[in-house]
Amino acid sequence: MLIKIPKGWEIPENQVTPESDYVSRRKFIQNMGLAGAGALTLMNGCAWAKGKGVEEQLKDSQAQKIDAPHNENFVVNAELTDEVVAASYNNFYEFTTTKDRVWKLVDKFQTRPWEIEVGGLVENPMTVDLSDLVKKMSLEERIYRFRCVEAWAMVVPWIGFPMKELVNLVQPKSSAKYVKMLTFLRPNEAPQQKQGRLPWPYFEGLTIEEAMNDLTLLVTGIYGHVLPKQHGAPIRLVVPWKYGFKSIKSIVSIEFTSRKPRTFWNTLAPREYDFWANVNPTVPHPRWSQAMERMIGTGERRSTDMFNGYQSYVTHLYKT
Ligand SMILES: Nc1nc2c(c(=O)[nH]1)N[C@H]1C(S)=C(S)[C@@H](COP(=O)(O)O)O[C@H]1N2
Ligand SMILES: [Mo]
Repeated sequence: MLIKIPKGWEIPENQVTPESDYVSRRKFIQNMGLAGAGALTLMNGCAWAKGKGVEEQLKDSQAQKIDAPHNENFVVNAELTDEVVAASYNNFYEFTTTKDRVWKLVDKFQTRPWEIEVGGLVENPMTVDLSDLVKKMSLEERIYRFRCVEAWAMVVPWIGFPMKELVNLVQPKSSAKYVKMLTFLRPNEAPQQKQGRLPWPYFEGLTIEEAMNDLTLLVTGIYGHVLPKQHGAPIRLVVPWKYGFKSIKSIVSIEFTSRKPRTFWNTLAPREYDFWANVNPTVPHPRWSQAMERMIGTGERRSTDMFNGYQSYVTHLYKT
């Protein structure tokens, strides 16, 4: 009989939490022992060390309003998730695997200036600062459902521009079939990137048809203002018909390719996280059902919708 010993990354996202929390807590205590007073002084620079809550941490991004028209074509028949709840329950493994601590660890992360490279199989490759790129795009606000593979969900107002606009700007060659996206790599700003266990930087991919779908947004804001760092500032993807891990945060590069790109979670656990990752209540994750979801904040349980409710926009993409 074969006995399978799971590797660290085969632990589901939601069960990773206590283990990694334990590891980081132990390291923290060791550091305190070594560095003592020095560590305490450093900590005093952080908002949370002074006992400030996420409301306080959010003030900086809330002050940077974005004036973008609301697009009424995307109606969600549900309550908006509370902004503070959404900003204090995040998956951003570059910082920590503990969802309610991400906002406490993003202080050092520098999101400005932010260069983004768009290249590969395109006629007009470019490397631009995000502030210049955004001037060329038309920002709008859209309320979308968002569904994590771990079965929690939220409804939030994103601000961004259709990825289609960017694709048209760079003009893919006919050989381009996919887009591959990368997150930043800065171990000095993102503590988990110092750990060799995961294949940083985070990487994701879409087909060109998916990238050009009406729903696909490159997002720079939420709740009327710039993205707080914990949501993937200064620019992230949002593909609302797919599980949350496809919506890659803090993007530095978008490359057009002829071959299907590998993806972060698919590389780690191919039988659990596939390239497509389309929300589907009838296909359980190998270790849990996807039939239901839990709304963060209210705890309301509801049934999962096929393609997260976006069937009319995307079903045609997957007809064989
Ligand atoms: N770079 C990067 N992008 C990422 C992740 C991550 O760990 N790193 N987590 C993904 C997962 S699993 C989810 S559910 C969403 C969470 O987005 P939110 O924190 O804004 O709700 O971000 C996705 N994008
Ligand atoms: Mo997720």
